[in-house]
Amino acid sequence: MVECSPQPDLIPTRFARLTAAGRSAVATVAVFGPEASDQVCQYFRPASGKSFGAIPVGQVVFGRWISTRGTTEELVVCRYHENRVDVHCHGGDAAVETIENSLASSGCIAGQSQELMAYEHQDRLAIEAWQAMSKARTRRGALLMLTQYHGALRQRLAEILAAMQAGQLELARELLQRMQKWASVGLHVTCPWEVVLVGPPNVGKSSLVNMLLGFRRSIVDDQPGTTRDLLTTCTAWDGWPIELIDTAGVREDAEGIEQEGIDKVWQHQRQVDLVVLVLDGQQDWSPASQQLVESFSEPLVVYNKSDLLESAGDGESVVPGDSSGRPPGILTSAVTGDGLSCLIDEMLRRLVPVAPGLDEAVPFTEVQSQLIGEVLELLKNGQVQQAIHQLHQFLQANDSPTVLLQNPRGG
Ligand SMILES: Nc1nc2c(ncn2[C@@H]2O[C@H](COP(=O)(O)OP(=O)(O)O)[C@@H](O)[C@H]2O)c(=O)[nH]1
Ligand SMILES: [Mg+2]
Repeated sequence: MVECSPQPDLIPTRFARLTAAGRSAVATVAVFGPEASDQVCQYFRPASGKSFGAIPVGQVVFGRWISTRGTTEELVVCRYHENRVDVHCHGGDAAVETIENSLASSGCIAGQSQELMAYEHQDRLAIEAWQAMSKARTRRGALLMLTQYHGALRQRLAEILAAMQAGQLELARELLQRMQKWASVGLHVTCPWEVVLVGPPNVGKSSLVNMLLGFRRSIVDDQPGTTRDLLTTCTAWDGWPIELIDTAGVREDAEGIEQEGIDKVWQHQRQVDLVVLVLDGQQDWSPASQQLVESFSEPLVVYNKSDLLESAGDGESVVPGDSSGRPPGILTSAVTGDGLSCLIDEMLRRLVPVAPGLDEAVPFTEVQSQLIGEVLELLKNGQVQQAIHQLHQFLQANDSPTVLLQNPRGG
């Protein structure tokens, strides 16, 4: 990463909201550019009575923001360096807008947080990690992105480049394969894994979804076919974001809206990460069940309503397959909750077979993941020079910020 020395000639000065809208108790607005201090000085009155300009860099100052309309907000301000001041205010939209409107009225330009990072010469991988971090769905995902923001991915790629240049191809391959393994996890930090529950009507799909989520969300009914469409709800297990999709029952004589719901299941199953096929544990194995299992690729089979079985095994939730052709599956009850934790474990085992540690170099965009695949392929084909070239180009292209700071007033 290039050392932080802000571009001195950013005129006019800008401001950017660093915190995600509506998510935090405290919001931060960064003001950056040559007039950052002067701009803040116009509105901010330190509680100590001192002038803001006289307060040294790095000191956190409590005071009031007096807006152009005369309203006041209590907040905290810190001059980060000569050309950057961060304003930390109440996280609600109204408070943030007051700050932003004041700054805009004195000629500051509304910008994006990535412009601030570009201004401070952060490299492109850091900027992308920052963006992914702000969109992460879980704390675990955000921490993983923080590691990439601090340079884990860049450093690892640089190590791989050095290894290839030194002829240590086995080491390079090992490191690349290790990273490739984490790509799926990295890509799901901002976009949950999709798990769809399918199966005949009335087997308990909606009840299972509700039980898994811990609250009622889907319509549960004794009449077959009440889940008319796809109902999606997001949850997180072990810090991984997961979207559960409840579907209409797969029924041959379905019509109208219900059929539309079923059609969507078939269209959808090609894109989802995992299909959970729910069956009624009380029912005998039939050619229809066999056909259902075969119509999905590697479904996770669940035998529900275990509470109604006379012999629910010996308390084991994982049931083996049998000679009738019945595949192994997980025995659950959406009424008692039996087997649900085993079901969650199995879903996670399939989605995230091995989880990266929080200090791992993890690719988190399609472009990064593709690059790793391509470099590995080149190495496999013995095209070492091309592999070196490819990785070198990538690192070079990502060394500088992509966002160009243009002066909207020209010059
Ligand atoms: N005894 C028992 N009843 C269940 C279980 N799961 C669901 N049910 C009942 O089965 C009926 C259908 O459930 P529902 O979730 O709507 O099934 P879906 O059509 O597959 O979504 C409802 O009356 C549920 O209360 C279970 O594990 N045990
Ligand atoms: Mg249902």
